[in-house]
Amino acid sequence: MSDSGALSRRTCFQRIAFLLGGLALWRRVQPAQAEPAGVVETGPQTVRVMRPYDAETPVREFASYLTPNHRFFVRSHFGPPEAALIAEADWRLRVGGLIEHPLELTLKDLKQFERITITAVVQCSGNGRAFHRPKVPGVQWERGAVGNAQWTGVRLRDLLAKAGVRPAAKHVQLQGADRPVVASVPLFTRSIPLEKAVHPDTILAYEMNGRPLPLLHGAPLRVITPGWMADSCIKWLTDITVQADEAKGYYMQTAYRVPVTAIQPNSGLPGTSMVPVEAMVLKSLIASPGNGDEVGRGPVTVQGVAWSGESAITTVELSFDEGRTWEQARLVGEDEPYAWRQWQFLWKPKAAGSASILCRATDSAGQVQPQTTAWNPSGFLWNGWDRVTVTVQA
Ligand SMILES: Nc1nc2c(c(=O)[nH]1)N[C@H]1C(S)=C(S)[C@@H](COP(=O)(O)O)O[C@H]1N2
Ligand SMILES: [Mo]
Repeated sequence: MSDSGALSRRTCFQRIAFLLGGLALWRRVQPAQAEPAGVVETGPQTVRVMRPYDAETPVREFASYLTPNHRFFVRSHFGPPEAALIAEADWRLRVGGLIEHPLELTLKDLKQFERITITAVVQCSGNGRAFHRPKVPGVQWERGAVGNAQWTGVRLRDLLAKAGVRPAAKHVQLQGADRPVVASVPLFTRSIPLEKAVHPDTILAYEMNGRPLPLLHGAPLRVITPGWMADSCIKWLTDITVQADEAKGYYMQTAYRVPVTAIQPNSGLPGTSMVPVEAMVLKSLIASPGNGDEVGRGPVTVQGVAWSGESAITTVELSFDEGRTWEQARLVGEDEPYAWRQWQFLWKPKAAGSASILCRATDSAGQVQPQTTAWNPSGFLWNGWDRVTVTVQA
């Protein structure tokens, strides 16, 4: 064997070693729960908790109408289920309880029902928790635990009609395949009132923005309750139980509740006057410019989004003087019932230096977005005016 052959063989080994090292490094930088092969879309997110993976979307993403799947905020209590529990060959959706005909459906069976696409905002009840004063424990979400996506699937109502709901039914319990690491921790078992379950816009989604539902967002099937907070949007769905009562257990009877009337911070739980979080509240966000950006003196395009659970956005206003006066932004783009509405404003800064932009929305129910949100023990439903502080160049 010639020297050159030995050399090239060594080079070859070095190359293989280099590639293996690269592969090891690549695997290390993947998020804890990467997407299944074929739909790998990892991208920068603001990670709040690593295990289970909780991350929010950088607010500049909200300059676009639809939030891309790989940037869409991620939240779950225990992380995705073991792969075997949701592998397409074995996964089944069971419908039981107060019904005439129990169902057990494969994904293929499910896709026989009418295909529906709805654009809807999905938002964590804790979005904005970090802004409540006094501070509230829990994931310190700021502005990005929300997104707007196109969800495709079937109506929950169509499945329930096939199963035949009995008269005593009042609630629909929803259970995913995800399990706590420690068996003593309760399952994430939730229920929604029958009325919401049979609403024609409540769907079981298997696609998100035209792609198969990503693992982190609930593959193969999740609930979408348009207009309602995301704690009803059960991911990795496997069991639907029609019943007379609300779901039992921690995540329905204790967590995800807010006081009916305002309470004093840290005054203890008012007990009976806590109700489940359901509809989203009126809210708006400034997507651009971003906090800390430098902007020129020429007209600056200020843009963002606004949404309100079950009402339409009628006005978005901006203030450049700490809320003394307000100027109206222009509503632009798509206008769909449960989606957010985009808005724009052409701003001509009057002076160089630091400037704050405030934003608030009004909806068709006549509500105006408040300056701050009433304190509540879990820090839910934050919808105070949004604020961005920029530096105007001289
Ligand atoms: N099975 C299951 N579904 C779940 C959860 C969970 O822990 N388990 N978390 C809920 C909460 S609190 C939120 S905010 C949304 C987040 O959805 P996303 O990760 O697709 O943004 O999923 C909801 N659905
Ligand atoms: Mo959430």
